[in-house]
Amino acid sequence: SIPQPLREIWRKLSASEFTGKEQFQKEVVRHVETTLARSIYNCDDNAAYSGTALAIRDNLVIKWNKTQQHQTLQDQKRVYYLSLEFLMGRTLDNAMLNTGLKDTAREGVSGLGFRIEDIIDQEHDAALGNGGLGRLAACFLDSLATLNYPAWGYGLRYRYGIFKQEIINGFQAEVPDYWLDFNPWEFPRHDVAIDVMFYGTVNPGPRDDHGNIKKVWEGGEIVQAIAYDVPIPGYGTDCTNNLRLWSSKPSGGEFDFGKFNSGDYEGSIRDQQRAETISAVLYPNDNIDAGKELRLKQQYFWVAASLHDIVRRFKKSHRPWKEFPEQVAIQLNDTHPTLAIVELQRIFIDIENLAWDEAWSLVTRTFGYTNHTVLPEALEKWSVPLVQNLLPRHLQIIYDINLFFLQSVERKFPKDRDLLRRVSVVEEGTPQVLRMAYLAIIGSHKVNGVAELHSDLIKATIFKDFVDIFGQDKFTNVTNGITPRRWLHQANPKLSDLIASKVGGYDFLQDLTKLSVLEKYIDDKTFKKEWMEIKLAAKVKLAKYIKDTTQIAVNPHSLFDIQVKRIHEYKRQQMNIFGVIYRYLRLKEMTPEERKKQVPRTSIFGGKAAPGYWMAKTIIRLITAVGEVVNQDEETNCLLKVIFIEDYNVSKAEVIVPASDISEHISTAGTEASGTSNMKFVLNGGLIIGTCDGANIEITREIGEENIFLLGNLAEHVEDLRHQHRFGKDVVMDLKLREVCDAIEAGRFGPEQTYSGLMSALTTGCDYYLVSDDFSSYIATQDLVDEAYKDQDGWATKSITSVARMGFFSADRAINEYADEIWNIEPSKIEPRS
Ligand code: GPQ
Repeated sequence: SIPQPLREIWRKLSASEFTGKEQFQKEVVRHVETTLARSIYNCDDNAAYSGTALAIRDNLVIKWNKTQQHQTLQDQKRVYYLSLEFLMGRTLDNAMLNTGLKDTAREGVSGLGFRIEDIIDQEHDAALGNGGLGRLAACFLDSLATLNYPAWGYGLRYRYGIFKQEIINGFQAEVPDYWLDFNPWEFPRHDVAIDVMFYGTVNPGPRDDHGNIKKVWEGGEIVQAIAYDVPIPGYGTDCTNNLRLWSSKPSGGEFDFGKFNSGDYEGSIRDQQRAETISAVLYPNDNIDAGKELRLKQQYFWVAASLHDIVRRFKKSHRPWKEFPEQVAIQLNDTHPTLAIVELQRIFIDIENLAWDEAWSLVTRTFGYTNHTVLPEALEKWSVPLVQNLLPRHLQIIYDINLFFLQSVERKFPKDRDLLRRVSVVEEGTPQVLRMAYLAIIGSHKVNGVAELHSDLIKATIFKDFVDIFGQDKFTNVTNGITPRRWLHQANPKLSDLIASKVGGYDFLQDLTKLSVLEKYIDDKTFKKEWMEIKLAAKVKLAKYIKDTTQIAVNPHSLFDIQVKRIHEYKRQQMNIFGVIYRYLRLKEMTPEERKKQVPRTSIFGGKAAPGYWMAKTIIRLITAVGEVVNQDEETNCLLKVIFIEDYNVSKAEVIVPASDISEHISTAGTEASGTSNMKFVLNGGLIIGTCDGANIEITREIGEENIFLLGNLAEHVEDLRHQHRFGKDVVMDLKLREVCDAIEAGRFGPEQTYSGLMSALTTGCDYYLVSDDFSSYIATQDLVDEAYKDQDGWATKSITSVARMGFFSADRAINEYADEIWNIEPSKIEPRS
């Protein structure tokens, strides 16, 4: 509807991307001088970062606009990825690499008197996530754009991301992470403002087209959702997708003028803060359900705004409702967005006047649900009274969904009352609770786990009844993956370059199976030497970081043994540190002659504990306490050092991951759904010590048993072992573990009361995570690691062979599986502008 002449003028004036070093420099200087109002005289690294980010951002935005216009014009099916967490990390380096501007920028800033590394280092991580689940969402966004899929992410714009961890006197302390001081990567869309209602009542209204009395939800409190958009560039493509994050504010302006004018200034500010609280802070829990009302508010706020946005976009195309699932796929990242199912049904029946059955058919064909855990304490359950109060209309709809579902179960399995009780969304008790995973299954057309073992386990255990009811085909597996752009090319550029020189360029970054060519060079002496030199350089870099931050010197020629991930009993950092203590006790007993034969080792830990998770915090304390003793012991400290890296996050992972010789993935079998850092470490030439759990199993299948150090009991034996601990008589503790416990209880690592919780979990607590069952296998396997490390040539062979066989674990492969088997979407290439 815009007149042709006007179009011509706009087309002529339209912004274009800069190319080459000079144009880049001009843009940087222009931004420093005009956007930042600074000059050569006060342009420090931070201002140079800002100028660089703004210049790179300009090119990104041009691609982004083009992509969004293209996708709107094509009007194809899109996928919407709903996740409460997007653990993006830093953006600048990734944006430069994905758009092919890194070399230009490096030369450009160097000409302006800066080093690109220093500039990159200025950026604050976007830490809107806890751990694996949030990072997976970030990797998936990178792959979706790289593969040219029309896709949007929807999440919350937390003012405070995951807390910053400080270690004070050996204990974790939490400090707020206010990260929005300067964030050039987000674009506020004040025109995209959506009202979201809470509380209120449901009243009878007029009759609808079907003759039924309508239910009207009204009189509640209204909060506004404001969209903030973040461009997501693909690698080697113009496709730049959108991540939309919602921020909450009071509806109808900054504060209530009525209250203000009547003298209640403080009250008006309180209301404002109440609204803003919704998107204020990320819940710092990983694999645990805390059941707080504010969290439920976050979930509904985010889901309601996102669904409103999606439905509004669909309506613009003037298609009939029956085409909704042909245009829209929505993926639920765990059960956090399950209310989206209920909200869409509500929009269809209450607002758009569709009949229940037609609406429900559209809803179930739209949603897919990904499960990320079998841990019972992590499965979300919302108290019925809480939902009744906050979302009264939604509770009615949930009851109806549940009733119709149970009626269908009754038809299929008549009179099996226990089955009805087991699969009901409503769990009896005081109070009654809603089982969100069941609601997610009932409202989706596909349910997937995130690694083969995990997907098999959910079918055999927590969702078994649902497999009987819906059939096998509804349940599937999509093994997780990681983006090789960030986790190889960006984190380890030297290794990426070496690989490129052998496999024929950088195409492997878009087709990771091309790594297999590396196997040809397994006997190439110079290649192997270069390979190991790159590993050493990464270790030197990490050693420098450790020295700079902890003042502790570690030997880069020692074996770097790394476990970085959230601290959790099921991940068993306690087993690792017990193993370190055992090693220390052995070293202390040895003669100087014997010690000379030992492989020096540096044990490196990192990870946050949920602030209320006492046991996890005790594990951190034990690690730091062991470090304090071991690192100062002149007799042994050339053979063993223990480091706890404070505030583990994505940008630190980019330094840590390339530097491992061995990394630890030693969860109790059957508890770690997949794990993704296992993939990152192996892709960077590190070997793994791990249990037969999650993706470790598939990694073993791909790289070969000879290239991984497996240990411990199998998932199928876990139940029996737990039974044995609880009811078996005279279970004697493994002798090696006994020795370790004795040392702790003797106070060798500080007051033994500090660790009493940890110790009693092993004994009176029935050792739920089976540390005592796996400990001797763990120690024996660590001995094999030492032996293998003595043969550096053999070690290099394992390292190179493993990397060559890691193609399967690209997030691109995972995304293509989702696209084909769950979303039914097609890629659509954005043509470069003529
Ligand atoms: N995961 Cl339920 C989380 O990071 N947080 C959670 O709350 C839940 C799962 C992880 C899971 O523990 C890992 O095994 C997976 O690799 C990861 O999700 C991504 O699927």
